[in-house]
Amino acid sequence: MSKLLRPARVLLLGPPGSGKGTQTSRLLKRFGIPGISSGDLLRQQIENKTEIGRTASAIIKEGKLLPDDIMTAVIASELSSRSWLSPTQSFLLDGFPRTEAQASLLDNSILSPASAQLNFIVELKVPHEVILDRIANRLVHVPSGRVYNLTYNPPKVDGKDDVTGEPLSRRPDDDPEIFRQRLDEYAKLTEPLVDFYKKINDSALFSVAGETSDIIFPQLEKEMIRRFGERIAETIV
Ligand code: G5P
Ligand code: MG
Repeated sequence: MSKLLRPARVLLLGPPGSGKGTQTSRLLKRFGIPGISSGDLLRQQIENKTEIGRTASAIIKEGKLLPDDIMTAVIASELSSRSWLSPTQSFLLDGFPRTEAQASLLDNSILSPASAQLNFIVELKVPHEVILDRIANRLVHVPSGRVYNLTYNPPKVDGKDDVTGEPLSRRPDDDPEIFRQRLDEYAKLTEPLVDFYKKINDSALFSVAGETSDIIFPQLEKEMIRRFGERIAETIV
């Protein structure tokens, strides 16, 4: 693993199933950039039976988005509990912000001063028919957010997480009907964020297309290095 020379504050935008979680774990492995997934945080709240978890469970099952104020509070508390609000910290956001209101709240009430704003906004573009095929085969490990696919990256042992050996589960919102609703929500509420960022910070935007995460990752990796530089870890001989 090598390190970036300058802090990268990355947002991954992309429809459900486009591989945001997959690219997040690859970027962590490659550059050591830690990430927060809004969906993983909500699934952990559901598992822990918290009040937010109860609200989230009902809304997620319908394939709708949670209210902006609840979601922003969840992310703000996570960022501050991890001490990631310092301008020198690199981090990656998967799944938040995903409405213009969330993006404004993030910029104006969480990430000030200006030096800590998001500086790399990645739009993943994957054809819908490819995505629909992936979702039928997805399994997740809720406590860690690790994600598997029965054909693309199956667990080493059937139905068990590779690291902890704990059971994997299917996401209730991966049902085909609900999934279609999630795709609609993305088109209606989240895709307009690309234009939003184009207006406020065009140079931070990067769109990358591909039918597989293996095609997308090398392009993302190259762009990260171009923008943020790279310090190759010293090898000990
Ligand atoms: P989430 O959890 O943020 P989505 O809908 O944005 O959910 P999702 O479904 O988690 O996104 P992803 O992370 O983009 O998809 O994709 P992934 O999990 O990495 O990959 C999908 C599958 O494909 C996996 O099985 C993976 O192994 C496989 N795969 C990856 N690459 C390839 C490949 O190249 N080939 C093949 N064959 N397979 C591959 O949000 C869930 C809900 O939480 C609420 C909403 O209700 C939302 O619907 N929520 C929010 N509400 C309001 N505001 C927010 N900011 C919210 N954030 C979450
Ligand atoms: Mg995900």
